[in-house]
Amino acid sequence: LRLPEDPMSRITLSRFLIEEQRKGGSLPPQLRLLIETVGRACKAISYSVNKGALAGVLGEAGTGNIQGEAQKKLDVIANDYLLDANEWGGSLAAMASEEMELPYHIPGEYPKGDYLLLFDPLDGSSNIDVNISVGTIFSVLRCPEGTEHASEESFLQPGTRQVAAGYTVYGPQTMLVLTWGAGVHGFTLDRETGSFVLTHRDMRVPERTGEFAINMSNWRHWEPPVKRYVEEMLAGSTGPRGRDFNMRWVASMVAEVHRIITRGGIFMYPRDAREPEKKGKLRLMYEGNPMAFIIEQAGGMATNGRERIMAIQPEALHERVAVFLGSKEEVEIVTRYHQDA
Ligand code: AHM
Ligand code: MG
Repeated sequence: LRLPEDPMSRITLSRFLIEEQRKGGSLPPQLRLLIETVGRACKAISYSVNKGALAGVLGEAGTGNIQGEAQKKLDVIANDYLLDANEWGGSLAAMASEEMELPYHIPGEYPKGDYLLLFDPLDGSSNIDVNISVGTIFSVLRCPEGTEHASEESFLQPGTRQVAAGYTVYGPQTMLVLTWGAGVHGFTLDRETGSFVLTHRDMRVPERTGEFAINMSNWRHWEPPVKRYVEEMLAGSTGPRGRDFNMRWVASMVAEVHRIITRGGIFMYPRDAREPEKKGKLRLMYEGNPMAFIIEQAGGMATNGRERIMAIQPEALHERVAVFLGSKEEVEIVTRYHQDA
């Protein structure tokens, strides 16, 4: 075991971003500042998540969000931290969140910038009270040119237009995983120095995998191509796939994606016959798109079963999407089954 040497020689998130910015290309200063600010908010969220009952932050907030879901105290706290950290920096025209029906406008006393920030402040919040990993997901778009006041319309851009995306997983370690279109890089929070430190440069999703993630209890509600695909995996080495598969389901998409980017796998949240009009459970703009951007940048693939998630033209801020993402070989198979059906 080799321990990291002098802490001052480590590459912190700030240093990494400044050095990347100097190289030119896709990381202008305003975007770099915005990413750092999101990182700072995630640190504050991480400390609250870690304190749990000691800080009195577990349990229900007693309110509901626009999706009709009960909010946890930490959903509300994480949302406030992200708004407070990002409203004054001058990089943003507006923000949107899973926890807010309408876009949040930058208060008049602060300068406005060129970007739009979208987030799911605390994804997987059913896991908070049971001390299982949760995470923050975010996506950055450019505000359309000539927009006086950013509106819901301004946000409705396909995922291919994202200029950055990332997630922070609050697990045994707190890790920030980022892309701005030049690969995917992971930073671990050092609690002693309070810095995110580069620990995973150029993360890649293995192309081949023997592991899948899906909530099996919804089997009866799935569409035939999903049933076929999962059935064939369950059949193991004597079935059509000719090998055995293992299954994991954390019920925190961030933890799931982090596992997949680390050791491969496929994550699925298909469309569901219970609420067919909804096109899926997960939200396109602040769950599907940022995760798809990260996975694609890491060499994986992300579709809604029929088309590339990032190619979908959104029609509403809180629109849902079916999600199949991860190792290329597997996402290709399940997407082909949808196309064949
Ligand atoms: P949330 O944004 O309300 O936390 O819901 C999203 C989460 C994902 O992280 C996870 O993949 C999924 O919901 C789990 O759903 P289920 O409880 O149906 O298995
Ligand atoms: Mg969520």
